[in-house]
Amino acid sequence: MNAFDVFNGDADGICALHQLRLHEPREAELVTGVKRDIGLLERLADVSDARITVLDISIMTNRAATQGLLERGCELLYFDHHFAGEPLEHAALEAHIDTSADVCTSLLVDRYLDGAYRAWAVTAAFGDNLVKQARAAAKPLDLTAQELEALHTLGELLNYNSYGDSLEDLHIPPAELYRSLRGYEHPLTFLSDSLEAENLLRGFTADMVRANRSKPIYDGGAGRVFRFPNLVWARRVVGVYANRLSAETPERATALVVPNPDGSLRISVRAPEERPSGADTLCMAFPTGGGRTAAAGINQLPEADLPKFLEAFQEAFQE
Ligand SMILES: [Mn+2]
Repeated sequence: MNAFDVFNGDADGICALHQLRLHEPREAELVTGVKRDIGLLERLADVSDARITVLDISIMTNRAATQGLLERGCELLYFDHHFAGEPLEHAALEAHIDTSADVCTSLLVDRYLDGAYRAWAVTAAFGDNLVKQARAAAKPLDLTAQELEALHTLGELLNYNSYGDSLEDLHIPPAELYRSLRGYEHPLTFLSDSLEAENLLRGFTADMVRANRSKPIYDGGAGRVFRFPNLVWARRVVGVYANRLSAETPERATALVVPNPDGSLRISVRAPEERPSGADTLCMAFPTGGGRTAAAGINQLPEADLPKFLEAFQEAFQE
């Protein structure tokens, strides 16, 4: 039977797959992309009778493709924490879907594997900005404060690498990044020994220096909204920077606006960390929006709709 490993190209998707394959090695065709590339199952329109593992992409977004694969005799193992819509039932679909704000896909896989590769789940939780949950999950590992901080750094770096308009914007294509960490049982070794981690750290540091020069276009009771220029570094650093901004003002929401190469706007939204909900509802009110309750985004907002977004942002998060 052919096998496909389908995963979001961010820290969570990569670490979820790494845990599963450390547990059960399997040669599979890798299907992934930039973080925003979430309709990954559409690429398997010609596939039948295959074993398919799907990680960290919404089953709602991929609903029709999932149904098609099931009808064509495929077996699916599906883990995800994004908005899921109506549950999908099929004898050949094993779905572990939990959309609570305090889990990520790698934590769901960790649960499934009884914590066997916990350090990778911790790394992913940091990458998905679930800092509290990452620290809680790390408890039994007895890491030093410095080691825990290193996992935080690595999670952020893996997540950082997934942001961009296309693979050309990224330092390392996610499939290649995943392959590069396959040889490492522990994330701390990957961070200290791999060339990939070194390259990501260098790129990240340079991008953050540029990002730190930006000022908010809205700063009020609901939160802060920043706008980046139409440049590659901005598209790469946007997600991690939104998390950093959000951590600075946990009582308020955060949004970061970055132009796409086609002139439309991509927006990342973070609900207030102290009340982590409402981000998905706000974003889904716009045609290309989606995400999780705590962190969501809009892929292509027409520039002319920015005032409408700012209004909706204030309405959503004004206390
Ligand atoms: Mn995730």
